[in-house]
Amino acid sequence: MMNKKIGIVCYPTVGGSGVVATELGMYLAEQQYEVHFISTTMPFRLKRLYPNIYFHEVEVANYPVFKHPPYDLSLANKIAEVVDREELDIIHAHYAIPHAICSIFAKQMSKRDIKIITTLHGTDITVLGIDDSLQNMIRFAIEESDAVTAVSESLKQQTIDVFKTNKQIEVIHNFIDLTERVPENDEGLKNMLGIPEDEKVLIHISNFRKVKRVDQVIDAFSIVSEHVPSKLLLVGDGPEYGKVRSKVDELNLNDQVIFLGRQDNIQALLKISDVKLLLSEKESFGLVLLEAMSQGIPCIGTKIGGIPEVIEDGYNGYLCELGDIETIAHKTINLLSDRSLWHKLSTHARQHVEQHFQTEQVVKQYEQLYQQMTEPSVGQYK
Ligand code: GMT
Repeated sequence: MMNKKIGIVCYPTVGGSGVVATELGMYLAEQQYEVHFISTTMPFRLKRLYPNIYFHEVEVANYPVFKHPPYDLSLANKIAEVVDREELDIIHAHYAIPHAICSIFAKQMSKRDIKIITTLHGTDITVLGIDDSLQNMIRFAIEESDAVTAVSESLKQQTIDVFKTNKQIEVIHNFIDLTERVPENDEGLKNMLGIPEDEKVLIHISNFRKVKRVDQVIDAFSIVSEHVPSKLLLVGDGPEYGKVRSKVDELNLNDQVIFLGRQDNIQALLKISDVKLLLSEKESFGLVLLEAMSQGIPCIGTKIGGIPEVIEDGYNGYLCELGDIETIAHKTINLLSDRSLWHKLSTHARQHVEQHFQTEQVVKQYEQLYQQMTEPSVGQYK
């Protein structure tokens, strides 16, 4: 029998929230939910064909009178249309702005009494939330949602602090599918990238926004490379890309830093890596940490946001203060120079993901929430 009908509103582009929303939709479809993605383009990780997953494209009206075509209005209109036509039970909005706001608007337009669950991913709170002009709107999105979740305890606390809201917020961590087939260790790839077999590989993956502090990844690597023969793989693209390239030039690291741009197959790149660096100044969770740890790659991250909810210092990686480049470099050198230490952390990294962040165990929490929202007798959401 088909389960509930869920509409998922998300950014489909490369980014953790899009990955989480897409993986959630695929898993729900496997549990016999009917899943309707409402977005501008097909979610990028939706690679398989599911008979109970539908995609509804938001087309943005582009009339000459609009200097800025109103994407948000088109989205709200599309959500309302899909809710009524497909008889949805729930809209799961990823991001308060604009997705929760548009869902609330759509609920008012639609004929059905749908429930709205909003998942906060970080940028909506830690970046947009501190902008006075958006604060009221984000607070409204949070308070008018039927249920709100945050991807870490840290993000939940920040949301309460910034918005002074009494809204109940449930923490549901991000997750990863460990059943996905992972490529065998591709020795040829190291060779193809010009990395000698005996050299260590550091990796950083992000959207190169300022908050990711890729500059500090370069600073740390510049020290590491003086002590350990190594290369740094930089995966991703974004606003800071040009500055990062110039910095690599200035430090004469061109032969050791490999810019790969956006890549689909990051698992293969992780497989040839020895350590992952995530030195962000804002990070509500850090989904890339799970991707690395699932491959047994120890991670070194900053003691920021939700990162300490994923990395346990000294157990499956290391936590360092933001900007403490010396310590970051020192810990990395230590880890790369001590084989048995590396093996211990690598094993713990994989085990940690298996124990706490597998799709099945985490998505159950979303399913419970859906049930509580639509069947008030089951839980507290009325
Ligand atoms: O990190 C980004 O810039 C992208 C952003 C997104 O929309 O995917 O990431 C946020 O959501 C991810 C999924 O929940 C989290 O893993 C990231 O930590 C979070 N980014 C920030 O908080 C900066």
